[in-house]
Amino acid sequence: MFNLVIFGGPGSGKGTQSEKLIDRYGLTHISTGDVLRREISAGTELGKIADSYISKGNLIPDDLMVRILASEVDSLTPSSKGFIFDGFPRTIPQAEELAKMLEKRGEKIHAVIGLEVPDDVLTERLLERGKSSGRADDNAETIRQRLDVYHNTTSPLREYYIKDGKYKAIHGLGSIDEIFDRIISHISM
Ligand code: B4P
Repeated sequence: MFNLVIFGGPGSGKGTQSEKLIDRYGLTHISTGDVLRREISAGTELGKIADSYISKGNLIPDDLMVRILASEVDSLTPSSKGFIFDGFPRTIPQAEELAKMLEKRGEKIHAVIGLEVPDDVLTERLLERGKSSGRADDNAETIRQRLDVYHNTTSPLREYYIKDGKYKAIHGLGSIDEIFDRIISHISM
């Protein structure tokens, strides 16, 4: 299997670039944001819990998020050539659990694609998406909180994966295709 993490601030293009990577490499996409939004739309108990965090711009607690991820990996592994983990991990404990989870299955992360985009551009993109997305977290106040959470809790993962030798820094400004070309220049599979 070939396993990638796609990493970056809110609105950095993780979901957008994941779609193109799936088309190119046939990998299986696991977007924790999408999984949570599906639960919210279906009105499940998990969805109600997820909504109470997402609508305020906060992260879902690690233990819950790790259980959700493990169940996605288990259900998708038999048919998969490899995974794109989009939006997971978002904390150091999540990264440690992901490494353990993959190791148990004889697998590992091959590369972490870090989409590097300044906060003002992230804010613009999310406000623009908010005009049509209907997402409870694409408004100015929640975006500010998401950026704070990103800088305080998620961005230390950059150093974590640099030390691990897996981090590939990608300049995240430009057209979607230009950014995709930068990403694939780092992938050999
Ligand atoms: P996510 O769903 O992961 O969403 P995201 O950070 O908003 O977006 P992404 O980077 O995928 O942006 P996109 O490509 O859509 O998370 C949502 C919430 O779920 C989190 O805040 C958290 O509460 C919760 N959650 C998820 N995972 C969790 C975890 N592991 N632990 C705890 N909580 C978790 O791009 C954004 C916009 O920019 C789009 O409109 C796109 O068209 C545009 N865009 C993209 N690339 C562009 C480019 N090059 N130029 C111009 N526009 C571009």
